[in-house]
Amino acid sequence: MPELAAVRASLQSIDQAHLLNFFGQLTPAQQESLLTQISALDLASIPALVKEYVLSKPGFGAPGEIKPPTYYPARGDSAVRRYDQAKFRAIGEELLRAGKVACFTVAGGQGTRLGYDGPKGCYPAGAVTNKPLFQVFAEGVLAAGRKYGKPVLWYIMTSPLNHAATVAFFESRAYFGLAKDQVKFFPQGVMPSFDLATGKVLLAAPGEVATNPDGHGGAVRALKVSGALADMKARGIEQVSYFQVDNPLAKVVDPLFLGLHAGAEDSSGEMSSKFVPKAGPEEKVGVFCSVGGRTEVVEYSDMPAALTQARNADGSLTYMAGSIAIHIISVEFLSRLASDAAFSLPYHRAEKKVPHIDLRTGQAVNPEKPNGVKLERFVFDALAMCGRGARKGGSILLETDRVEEFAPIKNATGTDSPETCRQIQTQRAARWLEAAGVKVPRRGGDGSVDGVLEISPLSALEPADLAPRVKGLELVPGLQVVL
Ligand code: UD2
Repeated sequence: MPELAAVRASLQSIDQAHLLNFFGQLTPAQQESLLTQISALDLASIPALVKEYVLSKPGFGAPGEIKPPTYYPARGDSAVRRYDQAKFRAIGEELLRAGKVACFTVAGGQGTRLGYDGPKGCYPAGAVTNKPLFQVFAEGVLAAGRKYGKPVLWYIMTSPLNHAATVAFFESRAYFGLAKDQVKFFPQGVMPSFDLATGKVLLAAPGEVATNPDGHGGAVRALKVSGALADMKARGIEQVSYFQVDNPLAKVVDPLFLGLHAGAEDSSGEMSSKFVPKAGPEEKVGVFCSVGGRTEVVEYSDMPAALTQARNADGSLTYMAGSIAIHIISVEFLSRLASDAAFSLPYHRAEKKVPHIDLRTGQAVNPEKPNGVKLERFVFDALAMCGRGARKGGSILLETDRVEEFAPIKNATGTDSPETCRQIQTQRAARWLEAAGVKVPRRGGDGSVDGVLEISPLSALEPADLAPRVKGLELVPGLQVVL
């Protein structure tokens, strides 16, 4: 057990001694727990964080000229840029056949906007089946292993708040048919939550420090300290296919994207990204920009309004490349990010309502307006570090189609909700079926699909997989169809 006197002295030296205000009233077990929680924090870093991010607001300071980035268009024969998709696809397929690619899902978020208590990956997502998000991805991982002849490993980052529940969920569903040693879970770290006005670390209870998950950028450190990075190296993984738990349309692996990342001349092979053209200026996604010659994401909340609204002569958005948080990241690059302080990711500040206890009375406080600051790291800040290694080139961007790859579930209703996700899944399935020669019933007028359609990744990872399975299929209007 950490020594009370030593902990108290450390806290006093950083002006956070109030964390022990209720120590005398705690049971011995609670006392031990509190001292352990405090010792787990990086206390030495707190004063600088409070000064830089809590008591002041870092402004948007892009180091260098901002321009729209160059990118690989969704089609290889686009006038924007021509490239040989078959060649790069073959490079990606080779990596998959060699078993050098693992999947990586960030699933540590709190899902507060959705108003769902459990791990978000347990949330129902299948348009017809309501199968949970984790199952959709598990089926993709299983199917990719079958298709390329090597089981695909799947790393899942949880948070201390949902780790046990996530593992229990997989156990209860027999890992959705995956081998147990194919899936590795590890929790991300936490940051203390701060009082907005004073910079004091908040207490969630007399014996509990208020903390929040440290952002998906916390993945870098968590991969290292959990041993997941070492595990990847030991198992011959070279590239990681990264996606968020909230988007059931994410392709768990994409040979074209992998091949471009690993083989394109202008790619450093460190970290590449996919984007969709933004639905409109206000869409809440980070935007890819070229900043001082490097491709980076500027988060929507940091983007100056003049840039968000800027339009080209033809009326299209100048900064249109919306991040869908899908990346390929090399294991080598992750190792460098995790071990070299010069590559450490910055923090971002968010003002939030943080329930806590009053430091004098110990009474619970449920604030009605933001009272706290949460600090998080964002994984896409690593893009700015690309191109400093041995290989020429930098971070590259691949355009993709929203209906093919982006239908996140973030809100209970409205945009990015279960309902919009169901609609987009149906639209995608209809496209794939039509490409395979099946007639899909559509309504007169808006031409929308008359019915609800869901295709399991086990039936098709991409349109071409579907044709042999749906010969002679006839769809009746108004039905719910699962393939
Ligand atoms: C994220 C991106 C946004 C856009 C959008 C696409 C950020 C800051 N913004 O917006 O630019 O690409 O996604 O859907 O990423 N997560 C963790 N640990 C954490 C926090 C989040 O694992 O501490 C995971 C979370 O489980 C989810 C993902 O990261 O899978 C995104 O988190 P979010 O919902 O907070 O991000 P959002 O929707 O604001």
